[in-house]
Amino acid sequence: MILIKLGGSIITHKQKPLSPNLSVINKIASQLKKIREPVIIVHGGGSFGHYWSVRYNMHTKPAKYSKKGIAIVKNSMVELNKIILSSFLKHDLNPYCLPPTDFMLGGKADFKKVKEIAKIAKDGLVPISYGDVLWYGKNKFYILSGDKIMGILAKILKPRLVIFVLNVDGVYSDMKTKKLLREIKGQKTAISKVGMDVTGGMSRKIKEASLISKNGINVFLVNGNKPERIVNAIKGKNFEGTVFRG
Ligand code: IP8
Repeated sequence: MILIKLGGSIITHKQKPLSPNLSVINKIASQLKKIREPVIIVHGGGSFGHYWSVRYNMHTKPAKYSKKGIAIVKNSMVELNKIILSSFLKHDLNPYCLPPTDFMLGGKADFKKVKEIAKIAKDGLVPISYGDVLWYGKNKFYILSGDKIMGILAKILKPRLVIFVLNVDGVYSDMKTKKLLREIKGQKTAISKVGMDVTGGMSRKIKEASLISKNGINVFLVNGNKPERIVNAIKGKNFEGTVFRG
């Protein structure tokens, strides 16, 4: 089984509020059709969820956020999810909509529900979850990032490999020369080596990728503008991107 995160920066135009990158979404979907293994998808918020979370000052920390903000963020993620679902359906991928409320309970994953996701994928559907705003308890809510969901699913389901689809080629050792780090082994070296040059979003991904690879799973970071690289990573062909060796 393969676990894939479609980053918000690749499925939306991040600088333009509420604007999906339809051509990339469709291209990725048509490549995913070539995969002959069960697949689980998680997608990010991009210029949908993040746009509204910033406007309503909402964060990953559980707190009493604006009720209107919560409703708007949630609604925007359903809208983005619907766009992904429609594209997958059009490409004959049999998507199975899976909001994180289906398997998260008060800030923690429900083990049995997560296990069910793998069974759905093995039965031939493509579960699609996404980063969202969730109820925490006691009138508090929090933003659950899709990267966090990746960590949760990887730990419980132990997929054969994990892929983060980005809008860059992978992790650069040097932002000026755009020198790509092809392979990263061991969490500590990786983060200290690249930590100075990455954006907040990228450093979170690096952290999550390192943690997942510590469970013995190979984690690939690939550019979604060249979606054939996703299939190459899965098929073990000459892969272009960064791999965190598990
Ligand atoms: O883009 C965040 O998910 P991410 C989702 O995976 C929201 O961090 C609601 C901002």
